[in-house]
Amino acid sequence: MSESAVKWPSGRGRFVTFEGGEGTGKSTQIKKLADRLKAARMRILVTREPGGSPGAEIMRHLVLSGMGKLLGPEAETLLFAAARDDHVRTVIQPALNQGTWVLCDRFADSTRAYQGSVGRVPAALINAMQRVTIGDLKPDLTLILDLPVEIGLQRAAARRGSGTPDRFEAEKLGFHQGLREAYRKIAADDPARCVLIDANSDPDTVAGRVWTALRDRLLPTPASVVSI
Ligand code: Z5A
Repeated sequence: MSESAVKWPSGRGRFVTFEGGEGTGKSTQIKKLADRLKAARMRILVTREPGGSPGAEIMRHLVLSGMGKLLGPEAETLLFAAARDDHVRTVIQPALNQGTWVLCDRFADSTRAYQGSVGRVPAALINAMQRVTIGDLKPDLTLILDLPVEIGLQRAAARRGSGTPDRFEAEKLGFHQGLREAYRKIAADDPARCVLIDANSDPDTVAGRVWTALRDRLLPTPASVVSI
């Protein structure tokens, strides 16, 4: 089915999040999907976490510099929550209300995986912060890019070149293996929202898998598709 054959849903925009460990290709795939949707004349907003709004970008600088780690896992989690609160209120929710589709590079599952499963911040604290920051906003679709950890870290290192690894890239292999498991569990626990994407192929092949998942989950049933 080509994009031009699709009768795009109207009304509120759809909220699509990309998740996964280091170097799994989230940014690459978001760009490819956004280009494809824009070519089909969809209104698309690409954004990211932490960050995506002026206030949240300040928090991004704090956490990726390693400053948040000095404060301890709970306080670092609060920094991510503060960033998300600003991002949701000032960017994501207004865009969805206007009918724009929002593609977000990481969202609340990153907090569950990084701070919750691997960082051992209690689920009760994460749940409480989530109630405050995102309320009942839930992604319509979450694409979790899955890749052997060694390959993801190699890709991230190749992209970085001689630059210094950031606060999370610098963690040990066990940390990243734990993350992969955490994401696989998130996908298994919420199959109505999440699709696990095999990211261990060339970018265009992975993009094909992403497109299939989006088409199957978010585009109208064949009966409502206009044929060309
Ligand atoms: N974090 C958190 O702890 N809690 C939270 O609540 C939130 C975030 C929201 C943000 O980092 C950090 O914050 C993140 C988690 C934490 N940890 N770290 N680091 P970031 O935004 O700076 O980076 P990232 O989100 O982790 O992105 P990434 O993993 O570094 O990259 P990616 O977006 O997944 O991959 P990419 O940039 O698209 O590709 C990486 C390289 O691989 C690049 O050179 C590509 O050209 C190449 N690539 C991509 N796809 C392929 C394929 N298919 N084959 C070969 N090569 C490829």
